[in-house]
Formats: sequence, structure tokens, C-alpha cells
Amino acid sequence: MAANTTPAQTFPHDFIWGFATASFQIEGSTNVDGRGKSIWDDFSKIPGKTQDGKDGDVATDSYNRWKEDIELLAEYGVKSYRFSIAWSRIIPLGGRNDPVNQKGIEFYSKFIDALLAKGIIPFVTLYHWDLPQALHDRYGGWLNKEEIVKDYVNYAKICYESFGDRVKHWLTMNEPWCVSILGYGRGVFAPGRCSDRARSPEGDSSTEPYIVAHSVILAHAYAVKLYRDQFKSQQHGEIGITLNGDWAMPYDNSPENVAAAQRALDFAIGECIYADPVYLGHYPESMRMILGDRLPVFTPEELVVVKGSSDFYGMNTYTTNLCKAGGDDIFQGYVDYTFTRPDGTQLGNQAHSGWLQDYAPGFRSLLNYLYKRYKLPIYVTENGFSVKDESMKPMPHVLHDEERVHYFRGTTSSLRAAMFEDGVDVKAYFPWSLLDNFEWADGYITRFGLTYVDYDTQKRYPKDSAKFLTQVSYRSCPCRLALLIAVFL
Ligand code: PNW
Repeated sequence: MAANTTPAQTFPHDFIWGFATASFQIEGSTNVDGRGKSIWDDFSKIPGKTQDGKDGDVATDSYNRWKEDIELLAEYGVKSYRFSIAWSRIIPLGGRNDPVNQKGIEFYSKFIDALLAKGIIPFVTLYHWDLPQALHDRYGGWLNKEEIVKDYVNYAKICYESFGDRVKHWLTMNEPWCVSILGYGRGVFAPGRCSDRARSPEGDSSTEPYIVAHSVILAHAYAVKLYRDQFKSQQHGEIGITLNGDWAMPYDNSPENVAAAQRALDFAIGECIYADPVYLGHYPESMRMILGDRLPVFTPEELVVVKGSSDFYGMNTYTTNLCKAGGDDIFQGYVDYTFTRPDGTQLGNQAHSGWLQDYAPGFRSLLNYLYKRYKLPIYVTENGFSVKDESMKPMPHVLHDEERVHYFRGTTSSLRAAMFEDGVDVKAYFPWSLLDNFEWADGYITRFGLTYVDYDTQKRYPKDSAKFLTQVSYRSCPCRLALLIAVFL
């Protein structure tokens, strides 16, 4: 953000901003207080599944250090905190006829109370990839539409009943593209199924991702229907889904690469495999042409529930890809991605994650594209950068994360341009992540935190990026003061 603007002038008083995390990435304490296993518990312990061979048993120990985490959020002055609930803490075996775990409910309940006591708005994800293992074992989890939709809706119901008096912002699912394509297509995320027998003894990458995608959309849609039918009139909250999607630019002006960039948006990046059904009521034509009858069909009754099932456009975005027609990757709609321009230069700084470079103009373009296409307010629920080799940097040097500051200077400035110059209605912004944490298949090597975590001591140290975001942020917002007053009255 440019130094000469004050955020109070630029962001509306009701703009929500804060930092984000997810249960399995931070909580640890996987076998305490009645928690059941999730599909990531054992998967992360299989040799070769995480880069550093580490699992999520401890993570950032946030199940024990939750008070400290809330203190940190309060120090940062955030207005909101996005976190997720672990399904298997609430219902250890996951299913609609399985027992509910009161201790799990108590944990999140006291957590939500403590956030509110500090004037921090809870922004809650119901599903951030940690499916109860028991449901996977019992009937194949997301592969079994009939069962999983009912079980997910029952889990959502318990959450609305237990927390909905205080939680007014719900996200049903985080990045379903990752659930289906990375979990059942490429086999790199739990449960790790795919056609490659060197990687997985079971799975079919040509069909399962689409079956899973279909179940996830339906579970989301029926959970939203339940909220709207039975809870919204008393609880007055809002609910939606959050999708991942990165901006796609043609590699050059050739018609096939221009078409490839659109196909990437339609097909591979996750917007449309979910967004078109949810917001427009059908799958995109380019997907239908390539996938034919592999794409499951919604019944007319399902379609009524799916269409319009999100109150807002929830968006996680990290980077921009240059797109070339070709390649053999059906999950990207036969589009090749590169960060190298035709003249040999790079699009931006390379992150530690191979799939991520810093290119802020793409963020502005994506916001414009999504707003024009889906015509709903946008909630940016994730946006962040993993600094290259950050794990190897010594203290205190590691705290001066200039490249991450550069990234956020760019994205916050693009955000403001999209809002104030282009008229895009953006209502929330959540940088990822409050803490360095368990970065899925990367283990702990890749760090996205605004706060450095020393995993030997679990001590937290603010990085310069956290200071940047909190200084240039959305502080001194009158509604924060109003909220504080409301909570204490
Ligand atoms: C998101 N990709 O995941 C998740 O919502 C977070 O849990 C995660 O920590 C964060 O982004 C950083 O990775 C992604 O391969 C995982 O393009 C992989 C990809 C994108 C997002």
C-alpha cells in the first residue's frame, strides 16, 4: 500500500480484515479430549507424503496455546480471525448417528468467546480438508455422495446450533479444487488416491476428482439450505463457499494461448468447476466438452439447491500463471503454466512454493473478472507468500521478510485499486497466515506465516510483514470501536 494514503480514508468502515489459519495446520493435540482421527493424521505419517517427513501431531500447538494466539491477534489489532473447526473434534467418528464430543464443542466455544471478548469477529470455516478418517474408512468419504452429504449437513447443523449465536460469518468449504484434484487426482493431499500405482494402491484420477467435486458442492449447498431455512432468521449470519483461483494470462497474443488462458480460468484453477454451478447453475462449456459424461449431472432438484448457494464470492488467491495451449494435464484443461515470459524474464519474485510468484497486477485483474462474472461481493479469504528458503534463515534476519512485504505492498495496493478505481465490491481481506504452520505436503519447510514460529520452543515472533499489514491496515476503524463497546455493554 502506498505510504501516502491512510487506510481509514480508503477502506469502508465495515471492511473486514484479519489473518487466517486452519485447524489441522495449527492445532496439534490430535489425540486429546476425544478428538477422532482425520484423513491427514495417518496420511502425513506415511513416509514420502510430506517433504520433511513431519506430521501434524504438534503443528503450532495452538490447541494448547490458543490464548497466546488470541493475544497475538489482539496485538496486531485485527478486526477478524478466520479459523476452521476440526470436524473430528466435534464428531470423532464423523457420522450423523455417531456421538457428539462435548469437549470439542467446549474448546471452540470458549475460543469464540475469547475472540469476541477482544472485539475480534470469528470467521469460521467448517471444512478445511480434515475429513474424519472414520467416514473415509466406512464408506469412502467424499466418494459416496448419499452418505457424505447427509453427514456433512449434520455436522454443519451441530456447529450452527453450538456456535451460531456468536458466529455470523460461515464458510462451508475451503478450496474444494484442492480436495478433489490434489486429494483424488494427483494424489498429493490426503487421502492420496490417484491412478498412479507407484503413488497409491487405489484410485482413479480420471473419474474420482469429479465425483468428489460433485459431493463437495452438494454438501456445501445442502448445508447452506439448512442454514437459510432453519437458522438465518434467528442468527442473522451469512454463509458461503471459498474457492481457490489464480489469475491466468496468455503467454503471448496467439489465439490459442488467449483461449488457453480462458480455459485455465474455466477449468483448472478451480473457479468454475465450482463457481459456475454455485453461482450460475451449470458447469462451464469448456469443461463439459473435454470431460463429457465424466462430469456428474445435477438432478433438477439438486440444481435448485446448488444455484445461488453462496451469499458472497469467497476467494483464495496467491499468484498469476502465464498460459500456453498444450501439455497433457487434463486438470489444467490441457494448458501449460509458466512464470517465464517470452523474453526470458520472470513474472515476479519466486516464492518457496514452486507454484507461486509475486505478481500483484494479476490480483486486481482477478478481482475484476470475478466481480463481473458472478456479480457478488468478494471476500478475499486467503492471500499470501512463502519466502524462498525462509526455513534456513537465521534469527533475527528471518524476521525481515522483505519479499513478503513486497508481495503485500503489491496486493493491498491492487486491492485498493480494484475497489476504488474499478468499483469492485470487496468486503473482506484475510492474509494467509497468522502463523507459520503445517503446510500440508510441504510439511514445515514452507512458511507462509506473518508470524515466525520457532518449532523447537513454539515461540512466536512477528515478522516485518505482520507489522506492515497492521500499520498500513484498516486500523482506527470506527466499527471496531463500536464492536468493542457492544461487547462490553
Ligand atoms: C491453500 N496449489 O492451499 C490452503 O487453503 C491453505 O491451507 C494453504 O496453507 C495455503 O493455500 C498455502 O498453500 C493451496 O498447489 C495449496 O496451487 C496448494 C495450491 C494452492 C493453494
